[in-house]
Amino acid sequence: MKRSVLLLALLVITAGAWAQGVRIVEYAQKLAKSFTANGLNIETGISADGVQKLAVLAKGGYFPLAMTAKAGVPTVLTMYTDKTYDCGRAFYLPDLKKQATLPVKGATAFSIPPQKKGSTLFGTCGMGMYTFEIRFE
Ligand SMILES: [Cu+2]
Repeated sequence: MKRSVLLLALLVITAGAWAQGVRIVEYAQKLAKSFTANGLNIETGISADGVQKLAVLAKGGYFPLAMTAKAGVPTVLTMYTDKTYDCGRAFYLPDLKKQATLPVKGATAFSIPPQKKGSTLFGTCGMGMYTFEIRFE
């Protein structure tokens, strides 16, 4: 009896986490659409000059929450904001000792030197409530 209750509780928690994950992905997709519709040009991928471009959308959090990137290449991380009024505008890259107040709307670029394979770079708001991570592989 106890065991089945435990299993049920686990199932509910797992389903809850899954549903939350789906909601986060949907929210991030909605953000990307509206940011683009409002004239922001969200760039990702490796450009012709070999610079890796990463994009994070800041509004009600940082999206995506986690991403993987290529190690060993110069990288530019651009933080996109659009009608962003929350504390995500107080932005920090603690590992690189960089910080900036992001504009309400705009694209703010940060140069990231080539990172070691297997390393992780964290971004956070000033209070530490919004975070994201980039894993270099
Ligand atoms: Cu915050």
